[in-house]
This record gives sequence, C-alpha cells and structure tokens, in this order.
Amino acid sequence: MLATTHISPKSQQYLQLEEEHGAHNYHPLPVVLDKGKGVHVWDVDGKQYFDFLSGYSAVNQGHCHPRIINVLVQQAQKLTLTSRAFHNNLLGEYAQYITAYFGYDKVLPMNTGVEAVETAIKLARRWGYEVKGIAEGAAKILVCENNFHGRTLNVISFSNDPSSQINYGPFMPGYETVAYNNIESLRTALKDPNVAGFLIEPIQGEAGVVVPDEGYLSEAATLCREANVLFIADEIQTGLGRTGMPLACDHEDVRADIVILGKALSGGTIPVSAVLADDEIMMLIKPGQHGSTYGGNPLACAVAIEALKVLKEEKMCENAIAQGDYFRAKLKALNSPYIKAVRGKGLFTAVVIGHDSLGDDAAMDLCLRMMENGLLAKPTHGDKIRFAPPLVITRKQIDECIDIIEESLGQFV
Ligand code: IF1
Repeated sequence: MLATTHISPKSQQYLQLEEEHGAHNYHPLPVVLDKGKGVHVWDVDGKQYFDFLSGYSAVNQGHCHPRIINVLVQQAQKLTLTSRAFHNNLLGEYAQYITAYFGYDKVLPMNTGVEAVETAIKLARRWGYEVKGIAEGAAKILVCENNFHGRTLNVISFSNDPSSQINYGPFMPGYETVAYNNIESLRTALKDPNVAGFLIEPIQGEAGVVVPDEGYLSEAATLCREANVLFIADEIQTGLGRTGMPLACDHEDVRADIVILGKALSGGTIPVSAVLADDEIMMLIKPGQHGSTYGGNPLACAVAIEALKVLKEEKMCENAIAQGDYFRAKLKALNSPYIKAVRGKGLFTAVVIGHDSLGDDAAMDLCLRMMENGLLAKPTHGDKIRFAPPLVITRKQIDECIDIIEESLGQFV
C-alpha cells in the first residue's frame, strides 16, 4: 500500500496548474522543486533533498555547477545561436576539444539524446550502403532486448516496451533484436550480411541498470569487427563519468565505431548531444544531408567544453568509482529482507525491491518514504529503484543517504 505523502498547499498549487494545463505524459513523484545545488535540490517549501536521479544522469557534475553556469551566463550574453548557415567562433574549438577528449576524428553536434541516436543510425546505414556494399534499402541494425534509446517513432520502432510503442504505429523496418548480454544471440544475428550496425547501451539504464557480464562488450565488439559491422555505443546515460570512466566502454577498452553522448554533456543545463566517429564513417554525410537548427550552437559548445573540463579537473570519474563501490557495499550491509539485489558500476546503481509481504508497488512505496525522509529516487520498471546521485557526492553524504534508505526501509509495512 502506497505511503501517504503530505503535499503542502504551495506545492498543491503548482501540481494543479500542471494537471490542468500540461499533457499528462508523466507521473512524477508529488514534489515540486525550485532550487538545485550540487547533490541537493529544494522544494518550494524550502525542504532539502538528496537528488539520487540526477536528471537521469544529465546532472553528473552536480546541480548548477558554478563553472558551467558561469560559462552559460557569459556566453548567453554574447551569442547563443547562429544556425549552421554561418560559422561561429566556438564550434571549431569545441569539435577539436571533444574529439581529442574521446579520441575520434570528428563530432556531429546535435541537441537531444534521441536526435544523436537517429544520427548514429543514419550514419550506420549510410556506411552500410556506401562502404560495406549492402543493397539499397536492405540495411539492418541489431538492437538489444529491453533497450531504451529515446522516443522518436523510428527509435520506438525497435523497442519491446509496450508503454513506449502501443498505438504509435506504423513503425520503421530494418531492425532485428538480439538478447542482451548474450554472445551467441549476437553471433547468430551477425551472420546476416545485411547487418550494418549493432546499437547497444553498455549498461542498460531504463531496464534497471543491467550490467552485462565482464568481457561481453569486448567480445561483442570483436564479433562485430569480424563481421564488418559497426559497434555503436549509446553512452547517453552511461557515459561522462557515470560508471566511473569517461565512457562505460572504457572499462573493457572497447573503442566503439560510433559513440553517442547526451545528458551530462551540458551538465544538466541545456540539451546538448553529440555523435563521435572517425572520418571513414563521419565523412559519408555531405553538406545539407543532415543537421538541426540548434546543433552546434555557440552556447552549447561553450557549455559542453566546460562540462567536460569539470568532469576531468574535479576527478569525478575517480569519485564515482570510490563512492559507488562504497554505496553498494553499505546497501548490501543493510541486509534488508526487502532488497533482493544490488547492482551497478560507478555511481550507477539499482536495487531490486521485493518480499512476499510487499505488494507490486513496493518500489514506489519506498521512493515515497525516502522522499518524506529527504532523498529523491524513482522506480524503473516496477520493482527496481535507480540510485544515481551527482558524481560530486562525498562519502559523508553517502553515509547520510544510507541512513535515510535504512530509515525508510524500516518504515516499510
Ligand atoms: C524519458 C532513462 C528513459 C537514454 C539512452 C537515449 C536517450 C535516453 C540510454 C534519449 C533518455 C531519458 C528519457 C526520459 C527518461 C530517461 C530514461 F533511461 F534515463 F531512465 F526514458 F528510459 N539513450 N533517457 O537513457 O535521450 O532524447 O531523452 O535526450 O523519455 O522519460 P533524450
């Protein structure tokens, strides 16, 4: 049974406005936030919370990081958008910085994560026809079961989550699903000579922080190379320090043919995404064959450079590993009968909640109790709760959060 939550009159006013005038395409926790700083957010009544969702890993650097906000404000007062009809003074500097940062020849700048996913799929198909020699219109992209790559019609075409797909058809052809973390399933699918690319989340986020077996990513990359198929890593949620490395693929020294970035690329300020690839792939898109109004705008370029600098200079990857390992160890040490599993890498953790005495809404019930106790997290797919605080969290703050989680579990009935 869901915990009863107290919603203040002030919060109620905001919820009412959303309810009346906004589309009902989400069901958020009943909390209204109006301030964020570092690992904390505050609601309209001034109550402080630890943010353990981080905007779905868009706020890795912490809310309103001073250096990123300063660059945002400075650039916003100079030049925000030129369109790509003209050059601007920051795109070249940004392209040089991010390609050197990750070790690729070129970057194609976009805005939202799904736009970058769409871009990567177009690149892979284009490569399939013009380099691999697949017959026009026959190119296939392999995707994983329980994937999440965004919500455009093309991308939901290869989702197997009914809530993402139902009554949105007809869907785009050219996709084949393989089992995640299953080398034999991939090996079989790669026998098809029309396969151009394999699109994968190095750790599946929405599916509940599903970490593949050690070695899976590197073996999958090897099979793709042997089959002359592009390995496409969607690092929108797993990248930029979340798992303790610049890219989650780095844990296995896998160099994807195409890397997709988003979310924390702007430190949670404005939508900035990017596709990285070498010339053999990236130069297949000629002038006028792809783009977007805001892609590569000077404001995004300035913010993204600073967001990347901050990650490195403040050693957020190292902190993600240290604090993430500590957090999971402390969670397991609770020995709670309600925690069935704890998994993750870096500061990307999920727990599976369940017990005979609990109903199906146990994960949401626990999230509501944690909210009352000062920590915000949200269930994903029923019984899993994702715990992903900003990468600036300290050990002391982890201890405070473990206490909140323990107290909330203790209130479970
Ligand atoms: C929502 C979660 C969902 C992503 C990966 C691409 C995108 C995402 C691996 C698209 C976006 C967001 C979307 C947001 C909630 C959140 C999410 F997985 F992070 F929890 F939905 F599954 N690849 N994930 O995680 O990026 O276009 O949104 O910038 O749609 O509810 P986007």
